[in-house]
Amino acid sequence: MIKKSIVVNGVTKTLFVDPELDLANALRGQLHLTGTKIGCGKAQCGACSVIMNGRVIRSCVTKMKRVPDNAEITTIEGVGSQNTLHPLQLAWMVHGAAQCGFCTPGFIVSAKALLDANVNVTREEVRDWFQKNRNVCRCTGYKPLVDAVMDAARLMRGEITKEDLWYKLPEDGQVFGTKYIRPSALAKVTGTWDFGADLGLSLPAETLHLKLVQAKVSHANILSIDTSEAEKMPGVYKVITYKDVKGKNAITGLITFPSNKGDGWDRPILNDKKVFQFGDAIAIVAADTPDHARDAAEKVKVELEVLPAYMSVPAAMADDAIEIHPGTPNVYFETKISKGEETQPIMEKADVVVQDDFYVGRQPHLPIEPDVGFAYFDEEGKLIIHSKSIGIHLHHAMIAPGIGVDPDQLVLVQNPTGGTFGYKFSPTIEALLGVAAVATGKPVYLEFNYYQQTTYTGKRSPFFMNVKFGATKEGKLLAMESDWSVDHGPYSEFGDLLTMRGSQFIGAGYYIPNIRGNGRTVCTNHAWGSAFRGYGSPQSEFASEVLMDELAEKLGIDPFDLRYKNIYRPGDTTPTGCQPDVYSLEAMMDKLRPHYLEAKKRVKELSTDEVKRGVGISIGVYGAGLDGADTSESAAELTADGVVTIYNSWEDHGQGADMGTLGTAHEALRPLGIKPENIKLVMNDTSITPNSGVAGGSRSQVMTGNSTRVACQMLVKAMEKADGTYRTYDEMVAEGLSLKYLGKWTAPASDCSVETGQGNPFSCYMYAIFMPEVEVDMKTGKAKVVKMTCVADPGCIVNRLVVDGQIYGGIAQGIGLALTEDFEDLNKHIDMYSCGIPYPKDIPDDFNILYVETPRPHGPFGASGSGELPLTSPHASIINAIYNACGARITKLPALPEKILAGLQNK
Ligand code: MCN
Ligand code: FES
Ligand code: FES
Repeated sequence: MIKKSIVVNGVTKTLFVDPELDLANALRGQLHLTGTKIGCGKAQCGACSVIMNGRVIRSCVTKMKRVPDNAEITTIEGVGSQNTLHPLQLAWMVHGAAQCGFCTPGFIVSAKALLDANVNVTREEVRDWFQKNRNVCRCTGYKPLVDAVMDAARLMRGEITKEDLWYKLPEDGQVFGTKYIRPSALAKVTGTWDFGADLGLSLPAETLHLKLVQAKVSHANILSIDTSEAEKMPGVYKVITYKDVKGKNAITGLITFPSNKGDGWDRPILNDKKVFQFGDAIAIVAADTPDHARDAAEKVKVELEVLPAYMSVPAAMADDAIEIHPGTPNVYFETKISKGEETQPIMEKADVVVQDDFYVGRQPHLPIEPDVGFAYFDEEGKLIIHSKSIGIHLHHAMIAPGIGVDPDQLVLVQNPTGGTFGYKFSPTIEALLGVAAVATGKPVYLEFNYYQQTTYTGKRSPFFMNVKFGATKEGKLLAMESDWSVDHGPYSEFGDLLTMRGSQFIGAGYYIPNIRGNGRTVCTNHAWGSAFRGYGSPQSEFASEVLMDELAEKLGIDPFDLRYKNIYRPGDTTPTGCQPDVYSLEAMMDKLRPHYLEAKKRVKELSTDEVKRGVGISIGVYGAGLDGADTSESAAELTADGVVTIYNSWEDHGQGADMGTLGTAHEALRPLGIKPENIKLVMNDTSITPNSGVAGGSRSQVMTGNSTRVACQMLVKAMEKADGTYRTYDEMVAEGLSLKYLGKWTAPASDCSVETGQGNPFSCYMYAIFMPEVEVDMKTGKAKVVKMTCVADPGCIVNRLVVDGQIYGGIAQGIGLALTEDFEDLNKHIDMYSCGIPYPKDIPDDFNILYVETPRPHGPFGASGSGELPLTSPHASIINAIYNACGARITKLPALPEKILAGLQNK
């Protein structure tokens, strides 16, 4: 223990600390300055940035023994608070620069040190600064952050006033379609938006800290688990194994299709008989401190019989592969697509045929906030679980039987969440928390470190694909054949649904009259497949969008013109044989054409022998909704005169569920003349908010937007008097009229057939065209995206800041998917950096987003979705641009420099 005096935000504080403790944990745990966040914990992300004696440091790796006595430290709390916002905080709000907000304090603190030293910065200097200080954001694509710093600097130089900068409601008071600032922005920029680990510090002293005993091999039989030594370790309250689980000890994957050969109960909460993947949880140690729990976890002895590990589709499908789940074949679900006529005779007669193999791999989600949650029993004896769940009602159904609690006695609450990008479509630690709370009867807290986040949470499921196009010599597509195998890891949850995406999105965007194809879901021992933004479309569309370029080359047609010939036009049908919601691709391509022609000229001019430039194109299409008759519920209540409270379970990853709800509700309530500040939001707690379904499949703006609209319109109708004016709260009460209305909306859509892939699965689609300009260093093979133009049609835009932010951030993830991101090698891909997360200078500052807002017949006030649109196919456009630059054709991602060099050699 050492005594250390430091001056934090101008106040002298004396701490008595372990010299090995890091400053981040000292600030958070001992001084309750929770605005400083811990993400990677190893100097890779900058979430923990503070200013110490004038320099930005990463406090997660700064030991207290190295902090100088009387060091002057500035944390986000010292930058500015609610009533004294720093220009950076103001500008961050105005630019929508805090999406999930987890990186926000670190970035603002870092930017403050920059502007304190030089208020006349250039954009490139800001980018260099963030790069140098390793500030990473997974949500925003960095551009809005640089915009915010530039405006803050302008404000600090006196060139603009706060009033100039601040958002103003238009005169008609309309919020819908504007850049209204999201309700959570103020808390996010001041570091007062409490994430799970911050809330964890408010739990009572009796709370038990949990650590997991995890498998270090990928496939094994468990012979015995010996907890006796661990139980004797200091501070240990209980070591929990499968024997302590009251329920079925499994998470149900809720099989979607009856032809699935599994039963959906393949994922244990605590593994009993077998290890199915690296990181599987075999026991939980509950102790008085995290350190005690960690030390004891190391003493649990697990005897294993190691089995051959099947780490990819070909390995798991080999003739001699044993069944990973005994009794269920490794290929446990198969589906077909059959549209129009048999394709083989058409291919034989087609003027041109192209065919290729494609692979999109196990992209890691890499949110900056690692997984975290806690559980306790409330005064009525109900089990309450708080986590990053983006599907609180779905997860409730998936985990209640496994834990062994009556569904009525279980409540799920979503904590403010630092990004998920889909990994939280699957329950992760919820059931572990539930089991531990039941086994101990105490409040319990579990947080992952970044190693666990990387190695144990689900990943994008790799697709192995072969696709063939047959076309006329004029470039009209006649037929497509497709074959795809989905590596879903060992757990089946939603694997069948994902496999259907191959039928729905290989070839999407183009009218292809005749299609035949086969897809299958394969159980392997690599990371389990969880949803990842785009969910099957980035895999499917990678194949068809790169093959379109191969076809263009064979035909000698420009890739733009080939696409223009084949996009959906009125009357055309999608691969699933239905008409899409709107036909906007032609207008979008018309909008892009002049930019494309300029880009073609520019890349030619700027290309040198050393660094070649190229331009690429891809079309991105995705459905906004879950397949078929997807449903959502929301409620609206008049809670005081002039105040309406909205209740829904629109979980927030960081995308802006608060803003979506407010923007939609305000539009529906406008007849009342209500101000946006008089709409209160109550969200994401199964005990008080209706079942709005998951915040996945970019469904929420359409589904929960519609149910919110319906609830609000019911309330408005009830308040309306015969003369067209509206009743006050008191008048409603006096007349005995109901104050609260439950709105429900079901999508007019139908499931696709497993046998033919035909159906009308989505009521709304979203469309994009991506056009990057890429440079390739011919010596190193390194590719870099230097400019990105995107035409997007998300329907009528509810909030422009939010949708811009979705597009920047999603494209940044597409750049990562194309060039650097992977989770394959369990020894190598263990943190953000090694998994290839893009840093600020990996993402271009030159972004041009062009909108075509085609009103959607079924969208609330014409809106479709936006969340996954920017990650449908940007990576395909980058790969096409690399080919255009240098002639290296990459078909298996990521396009690492060595692959591009090999591609150049093979030319
Ligand atoms: N929106 C809008 N106007 C439209 C369409 C959408 O203003 N015409 C807004 C919505 O109000 C919402 C956002 O755009 O705030 C996304 O809406 P939607 O497409 O309906 O998607 P969801 O709200 O269901 O969000 C989920 C989606 C998915 S599936 C993933 S994965 C994802 C994503 O959004 N993960 C994200 N965006 C993310 N953004 C951040 N910052 N972090 C994540 O983890
Ligand atoms: Fe400290 Fe990532 S750099 S938490
Ligand atoms: Fe930067 Fe979410 S806003 S990580």
